[in-house]
Amino acid sequence: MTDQEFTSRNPADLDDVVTTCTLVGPGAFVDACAAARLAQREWARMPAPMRGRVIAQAGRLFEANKAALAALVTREIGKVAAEALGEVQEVIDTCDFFLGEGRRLYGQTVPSEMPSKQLFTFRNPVGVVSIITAANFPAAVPSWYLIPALLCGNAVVWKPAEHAIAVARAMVDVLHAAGIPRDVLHLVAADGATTATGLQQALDARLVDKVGFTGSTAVGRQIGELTGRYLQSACLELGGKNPMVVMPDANLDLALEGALFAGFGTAGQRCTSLGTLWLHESLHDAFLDRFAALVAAARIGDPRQDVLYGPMIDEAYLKNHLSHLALIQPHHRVLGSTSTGRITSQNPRIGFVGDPDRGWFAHPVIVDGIRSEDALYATETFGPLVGVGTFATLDEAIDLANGHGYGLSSAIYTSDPASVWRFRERISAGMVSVNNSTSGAEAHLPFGGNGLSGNGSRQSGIWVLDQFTRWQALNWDYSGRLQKAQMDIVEAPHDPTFRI
Ligand code: UN1
Repeated sequence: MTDQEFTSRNPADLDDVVTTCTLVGPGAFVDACAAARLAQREWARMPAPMRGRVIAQAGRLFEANKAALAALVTREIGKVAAEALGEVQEVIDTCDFFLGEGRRLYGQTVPSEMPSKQLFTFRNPVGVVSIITAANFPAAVPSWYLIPALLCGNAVVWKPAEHAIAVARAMVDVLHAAGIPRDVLHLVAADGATTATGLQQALDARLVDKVGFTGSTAVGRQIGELTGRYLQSACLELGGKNPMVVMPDANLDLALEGALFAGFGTAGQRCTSLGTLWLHESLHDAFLDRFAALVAAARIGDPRQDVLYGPMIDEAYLKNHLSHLALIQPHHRVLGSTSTGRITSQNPRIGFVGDPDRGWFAHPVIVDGIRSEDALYATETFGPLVGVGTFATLDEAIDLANGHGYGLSSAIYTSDPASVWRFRERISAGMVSVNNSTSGAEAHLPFGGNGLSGNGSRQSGIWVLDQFTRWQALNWDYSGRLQKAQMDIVEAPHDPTFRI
């Protein structure tokens, strides 16, 4: 396979070339893993608190470069300025959390069943970690893998989305400047098919010990199958069809604000974006009217301006969104904009901020009348499209919220604690918001999903340590004789026939 050139363009201004890169073949991926393998041992020998100091330096550098990195995020993938700053803040938060973990990485001391013997547990790094990430969170989500993996003493080969290659380079430059050795962190630009081949070859050569993947459920399934053949369990963060349930006792102003941000913030291109808004039948009509009016009035356009959302990340994301418009059926009602599809001067949106012909902009779409048998009920749309449906009871809403098999994020708006607890207990999602957006998880809680959204792995906080370390059990017998477990044990004399 020969190398190919890739051009990363500003999706809000297609004349603006952000950078170019060479997409390498599978051999280069394997070579990076081999170099990482050689470098990892030395890195793991550095005491964890000292690796924590490197992460501390990285955090300071990300903080010092926050505005520049956020501007690059906006320029390369079109995320609005405020969200781009938030995204870089999430990287800083992740560094802040893990710099201290270098001084913990706790193991346990455990009593033995025999005298003069002690038991211990240790966390060992897994080795070489291969990370494959999506374009929609080009800094924050990679940092959830990179920072803890490096802190735990692993070497990393990172394959970012091509559309976010400039941001990826900046991330790696910061981490190298902070003191991560060059061969401990590799960046590989490659397309999906090449990555699959390279990964298989690297797994075959026993050069990769763990894979972390954020992206579609379809590709996650392939990675799960591939790594399973090598007796590995990948860390998979996949799609979502995230429900938001609005109960009759909800604060409706709050729910409206939450639905607008969850559904259309980031142009719906978050794995945590709102999929279907489930409205109690008593409030459906009034709520939908207000929601449609808010969406129709929302400012959309140039992501450097004060807008709700900017462009789609790339043409492929726009095309994917357009393909979902074909799933709208006659029993649905479409609301939210002056038109649907791509926003252009020929297909305008009233109040658009900037020149729509310069980029990949899409009209927001509300599709009312979603039923469980609709394709839109069960399809992750990853764009500015929000479904709306109704329910009569909380149990019915929860069944609808779970029924498609995704289980990433979820939200309920209510003022009744009993509804909150019932929802929390029965919802299949890994993340639950109460009176809050489905998106916007904080960087130190477990992040991940169930069912079609992932294989149960969790990122962030202390929970991700189980992805990037393996437990080692140590027993140390200092009795000076062979004490056989389960056999050479001393039990206290007792009387089993005793009764009061
Ligand atoms: C993603 O879309 O892959 O919870 C991650 C959120 C963000 C992360 C989203 N903190 O919306």
